[in-house]
Amino acid sequence: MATVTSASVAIPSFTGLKAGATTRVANFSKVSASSTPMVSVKASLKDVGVAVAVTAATVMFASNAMAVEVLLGSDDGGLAFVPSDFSVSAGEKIVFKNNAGFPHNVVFDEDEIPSGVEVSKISMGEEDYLNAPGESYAVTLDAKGTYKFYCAPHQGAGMIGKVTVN
Ligand SMILES: [Cu+2]
Repeated sequence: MATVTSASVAIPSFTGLKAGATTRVANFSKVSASSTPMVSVKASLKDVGVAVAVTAATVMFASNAMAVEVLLGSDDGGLAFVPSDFSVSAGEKIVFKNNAGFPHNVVFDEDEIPSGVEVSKISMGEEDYLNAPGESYAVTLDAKGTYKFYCAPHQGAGMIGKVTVN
């Protein structure tokens, strides 16, 4: 009797964990649609299951620690990037995260980025929006220099920003 009980408990918790991990990966792939490493994480998840799911969560936590976070919308509802002028190291991840006043997006100005950088590889589309609370867009800039960006819906309201890559 005891064995049957513990087995029936184990199955739902396994399913729950797996579902949670799958959701996380789905969210993350939305963050950077062009990121090839994510494809391999997804494939591994299917093959190995929960053990890999836990590893993936750990890796995400570690990479978040090295990321610069920029809030989309200030806490008092202002239409702004917070911070709006900042510096990162080349290759450092920048995570733009919905905070208030969304929808927002992050569009790099093709005339205000270092020459040789292809704007389509770093920018969201003018019509792509982050709609939900906490939804985010991550980008990594490798070329040193100054980049200017804006939020398409709120550019007129002054939602513009600048990042310097050192
Ligand atoms: Cu905005």
